Amino acid sequence: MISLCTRLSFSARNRLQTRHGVALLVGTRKTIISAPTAPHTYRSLSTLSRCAVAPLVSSLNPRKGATATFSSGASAKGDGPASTLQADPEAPFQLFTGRTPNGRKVSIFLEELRAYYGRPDYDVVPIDISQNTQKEPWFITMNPNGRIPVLLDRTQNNFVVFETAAILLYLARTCDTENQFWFDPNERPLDYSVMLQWIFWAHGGLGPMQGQSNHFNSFAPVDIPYAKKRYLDETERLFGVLQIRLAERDYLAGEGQGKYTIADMNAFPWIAGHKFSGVESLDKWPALKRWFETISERKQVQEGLSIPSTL
Ligand SMILES: N[C@@H](CCC(=O)N[C@@H](CS)C(=O)NCC(=O)O)C(=O)O
Repeated sequence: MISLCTRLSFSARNRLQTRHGVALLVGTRKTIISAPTAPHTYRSLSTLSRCAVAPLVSSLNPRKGATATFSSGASAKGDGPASTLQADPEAPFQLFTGRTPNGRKVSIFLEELRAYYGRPDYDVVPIDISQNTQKEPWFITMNPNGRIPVLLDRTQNNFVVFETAAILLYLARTCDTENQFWFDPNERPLDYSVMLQWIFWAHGGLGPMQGQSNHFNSFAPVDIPYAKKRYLDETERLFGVLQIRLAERDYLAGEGQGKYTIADMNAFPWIAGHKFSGVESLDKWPALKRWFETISERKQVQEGLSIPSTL
């Protein structure tokens, strides 16, 4: 795998300007690609995902204050220069995400993996869900559910993974080869089961309920006090479940005090958004608060929370 510096110079060498080009911001370790804006782009991306070619980008080092451009490149028939225009065809993953709890689960795990293993490299394509970009045809081609995040694995012929729990498990199996952040089902089947139980619990309960609380308290076009109270109460009840689990241990899964795993990363971004959901403080749940503060201090978590930086 090539280093970041190599990646940036590779990108710069392949800089392109087309009539569909738009400004691009580039992170210091990851290439940030502007979301597609033109119908031409959507068609092309849709074609690209079928043809196992990723969106196209070129970049310059932002520390030099430069901006760069990207192009949809290929034609709708897929006969364009797509495969030659990718900024970083060697980055194994491409993450389509926004700054939301579900998106952040994946960027946190990717940052944890990078900090421990020095890999994987990945590109970020910011998706502005307020503009319904995730409902555009090119996105639906990847994820019929029209929601972020989506992970593209270039090493597997652009294999698409959607649903955060599935993405975390996919990354664990493919990248966490020393089992630092998960339990291997063959080696530790019971720990693996406990880890899955907490992932499924958050995936089916915490996320959806807190998401509804967010909706009715911040976004609903009409004020529905019953719905606001119902989902806020349920969010607080679920915080209470975490309090029970964490009262005698540090992390959700694993023997003894537990081990920091993708079960924690899966729940953490929701807890990080507690104020937005109408929960003013975590004081009522001291063990949950301790867990939250411990994980918040991790540099990789802070990095993951700030991705994508351009929305
Ligand atoms: N169950 C899905 C939920 C994904 C989800 O709801 N994503 C939100 C952002 S946190 C989204 O894309 N919202 C935009 C929409 O609903 O159109 C997962 O875990 O990936």
